[in-house]
Amino acid sequence: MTRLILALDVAGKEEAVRIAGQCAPYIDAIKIGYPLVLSAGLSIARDLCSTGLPLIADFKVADIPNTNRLIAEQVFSCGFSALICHGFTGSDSAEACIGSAHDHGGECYIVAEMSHPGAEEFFHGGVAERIARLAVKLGADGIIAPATRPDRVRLLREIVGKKLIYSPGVGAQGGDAALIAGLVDGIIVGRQIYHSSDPASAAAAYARLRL
Ligand code: OMP
Repeated sequence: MTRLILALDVAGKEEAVRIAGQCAPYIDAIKIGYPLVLSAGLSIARDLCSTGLPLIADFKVADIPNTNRLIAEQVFSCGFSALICHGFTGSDSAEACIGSAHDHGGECYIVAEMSHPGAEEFFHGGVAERIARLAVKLGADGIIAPATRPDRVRLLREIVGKKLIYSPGVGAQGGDAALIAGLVDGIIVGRQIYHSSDPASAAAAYARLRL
């Protein structure tokens, strides 16, 4: 089943808790990144634990191994179950995140290729493929690949095999949710849900793609 992951990029605890509560019956996980953590603090993870849903920390961690490990420790001690990190920093840095995630019984996803137009400037030309191979070699739980480029997702799928692919970029960024849901293990949706006047109904509509 393709999972539905809510990218909760709102600013402020109250709004985040309200939208998460409304959408909880229709989603499989909540992804939290800088916009929410910088406005509400890392403790927002504890506030959202009441939804009972897995929480994914999207900090796209991209530092030296020691700093990556320190960041990962904070993330997993706060109740997150997964971390997203970059792979272009190299094996040692990515390994620090993957190792820390697994030490805590959590998961780590490596960004293979980003979804926005500018991503083509650096992720194309073989880089995304190399990062995907690295993710497999290091035992990452999966990769992040762009819903905006289904052909690239198909190609990256050939590299990662059964490893999970989570895919952002549907809706607001132009990706076709139904098409991409057939190719990946999870679609990541933000604005189309949290900017909706009725987030629960918007989430329910995407949830139908999980079948
Ligand atoms: P919407 O465009 O509002 O649906 O949000 C997409 C979410 O996925 C945001 O939280 C982005 O930061 C995130 N994202 C991308 O959009 N593109 C990527 O290449 C990678 C991510 C991510 O790692 O989640």
